[in-house]
Amino acid sequence: MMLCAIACMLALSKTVVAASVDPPPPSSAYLIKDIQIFETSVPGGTGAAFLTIENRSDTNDVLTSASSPQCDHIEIHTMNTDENNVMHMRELKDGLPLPARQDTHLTPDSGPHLMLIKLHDVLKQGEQVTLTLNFKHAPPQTVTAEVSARSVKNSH
Ligand SMILES: [Cu+2]
Repeated sequence: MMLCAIACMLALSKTVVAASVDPPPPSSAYLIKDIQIFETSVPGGTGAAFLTIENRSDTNDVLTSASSPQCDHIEIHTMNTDENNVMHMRELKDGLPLPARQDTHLTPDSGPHLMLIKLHDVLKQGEQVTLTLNFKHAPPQTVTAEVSARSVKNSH
């Protein structure tokens, strides 16, 4: 009788734990679009990638990191302008929040962007760049985008 009670409690607690962990949102619930990567001129220098992440899931997710075979590593940056009109970039060590059912924009105007650190070569217009995005909840996604001519707005 006692053994059964313990076994039942164990079984019950397992069920509770399983029920409290939501399944990860599927990759198909995330749309990576409007990718913009601008050409660079210095080998070993930095590049910037801009894109929109449409999170169509019901999960508040986080872009935790990104990588590309074309650079040493990628940092998730945010940018703001101080009272003296000087631009500052800061790494988002905890990642970029991707609220459920929302588009998160990484554009030259909006602040957040991906910084490609130590490019293996210069990025030439028309070249394909591969980016892998890692999320806190959803599986990673790999996208490719074509490098475009330098934008006047891009100060990187
Ligand atoms: Cu940056």
